[in-house]
Amino acid sequence: MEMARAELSTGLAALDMDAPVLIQAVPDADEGYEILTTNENITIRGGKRGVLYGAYALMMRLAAGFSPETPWTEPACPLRMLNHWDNMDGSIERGYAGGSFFFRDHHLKYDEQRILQYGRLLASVGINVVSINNVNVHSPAGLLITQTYLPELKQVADLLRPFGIRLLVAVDYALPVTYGLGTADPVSPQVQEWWKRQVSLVYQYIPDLCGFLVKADSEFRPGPHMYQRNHAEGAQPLARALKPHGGVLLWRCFVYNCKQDWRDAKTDRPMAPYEIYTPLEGQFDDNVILQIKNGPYDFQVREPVSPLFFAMPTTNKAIELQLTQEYTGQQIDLFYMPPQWQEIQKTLGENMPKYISAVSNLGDDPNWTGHDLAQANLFAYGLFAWHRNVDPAVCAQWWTRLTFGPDASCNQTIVSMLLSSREIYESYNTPLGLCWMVNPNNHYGPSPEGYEYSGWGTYLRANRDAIGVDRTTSGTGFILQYPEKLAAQYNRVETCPEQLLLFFHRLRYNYRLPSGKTLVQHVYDSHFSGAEQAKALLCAWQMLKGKIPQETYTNVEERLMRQVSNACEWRDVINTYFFRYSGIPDEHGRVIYP
Ligand code: GCV
Repeated sequence: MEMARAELSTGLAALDMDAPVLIQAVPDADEGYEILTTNENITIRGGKRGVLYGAYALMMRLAAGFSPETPWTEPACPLRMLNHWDNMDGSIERGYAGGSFFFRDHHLKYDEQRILQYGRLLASVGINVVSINNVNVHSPAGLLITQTYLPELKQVADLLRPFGIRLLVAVDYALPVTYGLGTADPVSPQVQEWWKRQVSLVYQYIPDLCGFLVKADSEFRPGPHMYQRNHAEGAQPLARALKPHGGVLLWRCFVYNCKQDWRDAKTDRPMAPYEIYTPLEGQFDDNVILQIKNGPYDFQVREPVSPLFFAMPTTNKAIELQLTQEYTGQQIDLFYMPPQWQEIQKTLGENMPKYISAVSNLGDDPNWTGHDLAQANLFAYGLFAWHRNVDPAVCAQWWTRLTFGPDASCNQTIVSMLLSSREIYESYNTPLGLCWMVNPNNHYGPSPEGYEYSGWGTYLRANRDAIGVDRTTSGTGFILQYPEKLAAQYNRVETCPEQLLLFFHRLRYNYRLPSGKTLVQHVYDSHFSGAEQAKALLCAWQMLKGKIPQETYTNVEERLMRQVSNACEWRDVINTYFFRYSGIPDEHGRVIYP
């Protein structure tokens, strides 16, 4: 209550507003709130944390010029998380907005004001849990849950607590080995005892810790498979150590063979999580939450939803989204994500998990996200996690108005840039859900066969006639992991959504799409048009010169210029690649490099 009052009074003063606001506690409520108005005053009624959310909502509504009146609202997801991939040396894995604002020189070293601003930033959009260290727990981050770093970690937890934000820590599965036990085997009584002791110590420092996050047996990280144990067995000692303290265990399902032989055409990487986890249905403790990436591969520009969301009905699940734009333009190219989330929500329907998590796009750049317009993704994520069914256009309008003020024509331009950005990016990037045509390692820019002969399980298998992996019932059978209706739709090339055609099917270059175009012609057209549309984004922005703050203008213009050259590079490389394999020229005679 005090926090809500304090935030309101500083916030309203900063907005130069003087509204008579009453705050009323609603007993037994927690995060829910409502805003009521009379001629005399405005009342925020809410639960323990709800009044704070109500205070931010009120300020946003007033700032955007909307009526404050808000019917009772409660979050759709009780855990609305942000996962940072920050390393303790100050770098960020897949970070595109500078370095970490938590860590430096292998310590928690930060500007306290920035952490407070961060708390406000997150709470204002309803995020209530953060994990601040990388899931790849590089040394010495494993020690964050030990005496060495707990005093430092506690201070961050204390700073964020008033904002209703709880910490989660990414832990190293092999930590008992580092501690001299010689093993991390989950069935070892010494290992189980060790986790119990360690977790008790953590809760002495941070009594409201949300829990642990684990990346196990994934991309060279240690895990239970090292001891021939399955993941339910593997999660047990940590989950049971956390349970008495009310802690949860977020267990990531990003598990696959990253040392596949490219000659092996039977193993199909997207099938791995389903194959590994579904036999374990009913075996996970009730405080374990399986954290599943939205798609079965890895945050590609276009993927179907992971089939694991439809399976394991009695197991807790969280969906993991990626705000940091690893494959979606690295905060250089514009990519507004809510249309993607809306599609995921529509496809999953009631199978949408009740927990949600997203990889952070924040860093220590002064504007937090590198690209100024990428802030819209964090804002929209908060709204999506709270309401689930938010309209991407409404989020974009809200954010634009709050950020740039009331100028209608300026807002219209920015909203339409945001709303078209995903389609534009996709049209000059990898075609038709094919995935993985990026430069290896840094994942920016085109390299159609950059991963073709590697161990990562990400193959296109192009030859002179056709391209793509056949994942239908007569191919790898991946499609069978989906519920019957969806499987049937994906299985037939005629009914498969066009954007996913090459995710599920292997097709000849001269295959005719419903549009009447051949596959290869579609690729050419889409890439020529995508590069043109990227130029149009830049032109649209340039029309706003003088209407928005110079610093923001320059920040975005510089990035849009880089986006244009990136789009041209993608266009030329992908078109050339398809032309060289297929030998089919562009019907319109445009330039393709032979
Ligand atoms: C944190 C992809 C990324 C990795 C990331 C991994 C994961 O492979 O390229 O940087 O590691 O996903 O989500 O664990």
